[in-house]
Amino acid sequence: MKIVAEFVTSAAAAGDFPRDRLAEVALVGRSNVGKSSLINALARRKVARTSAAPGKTRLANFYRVQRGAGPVLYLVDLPGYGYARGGDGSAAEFNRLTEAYFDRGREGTRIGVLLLVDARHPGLESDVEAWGWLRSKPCSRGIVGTKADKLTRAERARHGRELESLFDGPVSLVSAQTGEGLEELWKLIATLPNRTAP
Ligand SMILES: Nc1nc2c(ncn2[C@@H]2O[C@H](COP(=O)(O)OP(=O)(O)OP(=O)(O)O)[C@@H](O)[C@H]2O)c(=O)[nH]1
Ligand SMILES: [Mg+2]
Repeated sequence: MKIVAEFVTSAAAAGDFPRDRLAEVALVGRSNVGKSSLINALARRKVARTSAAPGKTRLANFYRVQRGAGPVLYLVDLPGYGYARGGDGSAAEFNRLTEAYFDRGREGTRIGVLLLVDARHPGLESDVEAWGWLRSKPCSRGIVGTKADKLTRAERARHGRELESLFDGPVSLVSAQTGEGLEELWKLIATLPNRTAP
């Protein structure tokens, strides 16, 4: 299936967000969880900058994407949380820009959010806090477990179950490295902004 993906803009403040009311799917998660890598894997080319050093993405980066005859939408790469002085961090450290993104209440813009969690480490406090915070926002939500290529088959089953129980719903396990789970994730992305917030 043909995939079109292009970088549109980097936003440093709410005033920089696009105003064309395309549906959006935002990627939220700890620094280094693999947000930018996942965008590149979905796009099948390097549109987003990635790094082994956490804290790479400090702006909200908007990418316009379309898969096959699916909807045109923005994937939004938001700054990671939990990078202050090492440690597990806390959702209280949510970047101000991320807060502005979800609070901006741009009328008529449909937003879905994917919380990315490292599939190797289910139940990190900062992820659970982030989920609690996101649940108070008026958008539809999904959970993605990243770096699935690093799991053994047994861990895959066990961590998958743990994640689904922690976040009380289905979890998509994906790997930006092997491409595992990306077809299913594209399907979720195409429908997420149209769902009513649960
Ligand atoms: N094995 C494996 N490594 C991955 C995967 N996805 C990302 N990584 C690695 O994880 C590191 C961080 O990836 P990024 O995509 O830059 O993470 P990020 O969430 O955008 O990080 P920030 O921009 O700092 O918030 C890089 O070294 C990636 O190569 C994956 O699916 N499998
Ligand atoms: Mg990044």
